[in-house]
Amino acid sequence: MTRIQSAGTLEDLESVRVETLGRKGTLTLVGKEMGKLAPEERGRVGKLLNGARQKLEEALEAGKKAFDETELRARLDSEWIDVTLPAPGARRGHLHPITRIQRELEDLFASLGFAVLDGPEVETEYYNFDALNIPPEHPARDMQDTFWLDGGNLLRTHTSPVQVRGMERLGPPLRMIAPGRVFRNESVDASHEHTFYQLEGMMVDRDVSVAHLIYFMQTLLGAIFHRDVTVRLRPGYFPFVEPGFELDIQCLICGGPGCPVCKQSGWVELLPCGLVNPRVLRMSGIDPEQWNGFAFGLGLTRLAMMRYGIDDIRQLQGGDLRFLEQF
Ligand code: FA5
Repeated sequence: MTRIQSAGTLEDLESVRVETLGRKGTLTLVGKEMGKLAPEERGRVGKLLNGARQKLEEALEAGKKAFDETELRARLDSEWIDVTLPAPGARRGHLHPITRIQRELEDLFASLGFAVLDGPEVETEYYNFDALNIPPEHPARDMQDTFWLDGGNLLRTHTSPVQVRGMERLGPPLRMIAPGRVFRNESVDASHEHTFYQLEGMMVDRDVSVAHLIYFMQTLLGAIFHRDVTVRLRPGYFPFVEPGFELDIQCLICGGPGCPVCKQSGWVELLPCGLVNPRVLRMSGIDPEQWNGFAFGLGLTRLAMMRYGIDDIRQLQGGDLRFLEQF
């Protein structure tokens, strides 16, 4: 009994049980000797033996229970959970910088009465080229190296086919923008990707002029940069506009002296634009005698580079979270 009371571990208890009640335990062995006793002694000794066995079993059981309770208490102390504590919380994501700028521009143009249109990334030759006054064999087709698909379709090289779809669907007068992903089979460098984003804009109405075009482009740049940025407008050639312009922004990566993003020129091509060529209006069923318009094709990915000071376009779609988490 003393050994049971002073047992320090469950193993100590178990050895007391084996030594007394086990197959070769003292009480078991005494029990086996019972046959040697005189018959009148057997009853008395048997009773004593059973009493001792019962007491031992009860003491061992009580000892085991005490150990179980101590162990349970220790576990409750070490493993408790405070359900009132705030949860660690899931890691929050955020919008990609290009998506953020795209949404800001969608809100801006929607507030100016422009519809936001979507178009297919797999386009027909007609919408990507012919309907924009770029017939087969026209040298302008080489301006945009094209991923051709089996069956004659292609991955759109610009968002301008959505202009044509917009004119067909909405008819004049119309104001629309079309943000989206475009693809070009060209070599990649600090400012050129094979897959990038543009945002097309178009307005067709009566007496639309270059002044309207410049107003909307200034509004667009003001909304993105919230400060004056230096731009230059120069003549540019696109078969679907006449006259056509290139709007360049002074490189915000180097501030002007030249770097790999602006190809050491100090300027980044950002926003080609012009007045819609009457042939394009006519092909989409709009009478150019009555209506005219402007169109622009903003380089959305390059705009994101300028706004956030990103000096290599490849980082934007590289999928590296350490880079994206900075925005
Ligand atoms: C066009 O794609 C014309 N559709 C734009 C247009 C629309 C002109 C309406 C007139 C009227 P361009 O090929 O220059 O034009 O591309 C437009 C803009 O997309 C460029 O100014 C540039 O900012 C961006 N861009 C062009 N190529 C790449 C490229 N490989 N990687 C990233 N951005 C590019």
